[in-house]
Amino acid sequence: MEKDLTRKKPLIQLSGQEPPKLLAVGIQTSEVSDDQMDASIVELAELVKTAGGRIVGNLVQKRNKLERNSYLGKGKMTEAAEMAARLEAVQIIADNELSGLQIRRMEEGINVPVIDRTRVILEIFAQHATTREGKLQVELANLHYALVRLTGAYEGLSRQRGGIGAKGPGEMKIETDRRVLKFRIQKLDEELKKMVQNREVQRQKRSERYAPLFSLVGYTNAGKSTLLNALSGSEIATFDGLFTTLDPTARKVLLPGGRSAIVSDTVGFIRKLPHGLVKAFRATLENVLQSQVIVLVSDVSSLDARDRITAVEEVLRQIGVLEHEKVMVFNKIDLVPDCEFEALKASYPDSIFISARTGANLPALIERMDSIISRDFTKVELALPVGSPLVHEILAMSQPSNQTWEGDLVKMKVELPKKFLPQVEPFLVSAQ
Ligand SMILES: Nc1nc2c(ncn2[C@@H]2O[C@H](COP(=O)(O)OP(=O)(O)OP(=O)(O)O)[C@@H](O)[C@H]2O)c(=O)[nH]1
Ligand SMILES: [Mg+2]
Repeated sequence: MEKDLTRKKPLIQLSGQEPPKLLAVGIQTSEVSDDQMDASIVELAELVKTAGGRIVGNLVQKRNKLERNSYLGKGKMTEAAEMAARLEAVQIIADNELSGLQIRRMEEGINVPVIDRTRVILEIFAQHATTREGKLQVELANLHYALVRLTGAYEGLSRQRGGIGAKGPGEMKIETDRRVLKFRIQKLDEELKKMVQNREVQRQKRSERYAPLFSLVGYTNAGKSTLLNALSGSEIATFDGLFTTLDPTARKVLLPGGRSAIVSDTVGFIRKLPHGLVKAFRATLENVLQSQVIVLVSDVSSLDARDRITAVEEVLRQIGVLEHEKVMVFNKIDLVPDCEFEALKASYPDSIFISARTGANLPALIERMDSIISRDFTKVELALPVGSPLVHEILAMSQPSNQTWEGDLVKMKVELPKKFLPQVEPFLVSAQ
């Protein structure tokens, strides 16, 4: 039977009715402010809650930098052990991604199972993945995570070297496991690539190929799915928790001038987003790569909105779209009084403040989207044969301002994407 190399450590253990108790530990390095540290720990508690556990206490150590060998210093380790015992914590969770060695050292020092931030994020993704593509991506992310932790996990073994120049049993074991993991990663990569290509082909109904594409991106829980629902009248699942949406969903949105656009929802981002996860979700983020405009959605009621924007921009940079045209949207204005977001308005002068839930100021966003895409459209007058498949395609992209039937011809005045013009060239009566 194939061994599952990605499941070595227990995750948050769900047992009985009560959520399991966890003790959070974190390192505050010199460049992290107290507020930023607090925000990170509060977020870690949210992550744990979403995954089904409960943080019962936290312990933060100030250090100049993250130490490679031992996450917590000796003194803090003792303190953590006492605290865990007192609070009856069954697991320790670290606020950073840990190496195999760091986890092992901490488990030896505290005698309580240790997991890290990345592991919980991966667990939530695993719980929320519904489609085959989503599940494969989560598996891929888990494999990346396991791959870099092989060394630490077998460190004890690798010290028992064989004869001079011979490989010890640990090293051989690591090599075999590494090969197995790499092989599986390659297989999954290929399978995911094929899925994206298939999706492309399916998406290639022409109206979708020519329609302008907007991508909603932003921090998890910012309200991206709620916004897409409000714009398109659809019913994508939304939830007050982290990483509700994993699969890309695209919807057509009709804009007031008769033009339409495709708007896609994406997986939410978070600070310290594991690199392996970004890599694994590259396929899903393809939509973002292809979109003309990125709508960066932020939660105006979050206390650290700016830091969150920075975290989102970091991911956008990693996938190479930071320079794409952007619309900054601050959502949830129904939750805070106007005076509280004056400063954000000043820092992000072209931003739009809305409430996806109440619909407040949504017209301003729609207008902005419409004005952006108006550049790519042009007014034409067409005379098409009745029953031509082109008529259907055109109507899927734009509402004609005028449409008449003369004999076996449909005459219409309509705004079409400029890219689509070659398709209707033979039927053009006039163009602007
Ligand atoms: N008060 C208020 N709540 C909102 C608004 N927009 C969204 N929410 C709530 O915020 C929570 C998160 O909304 P989602 O739309 O699921 O957020 P998301 O950005 O898609 O989150 P992920 O898919 O997890 O990344 C839900 O409980 C929504 O009802 C808003 O304008 N005002
Ligand atoms: Mg969502």
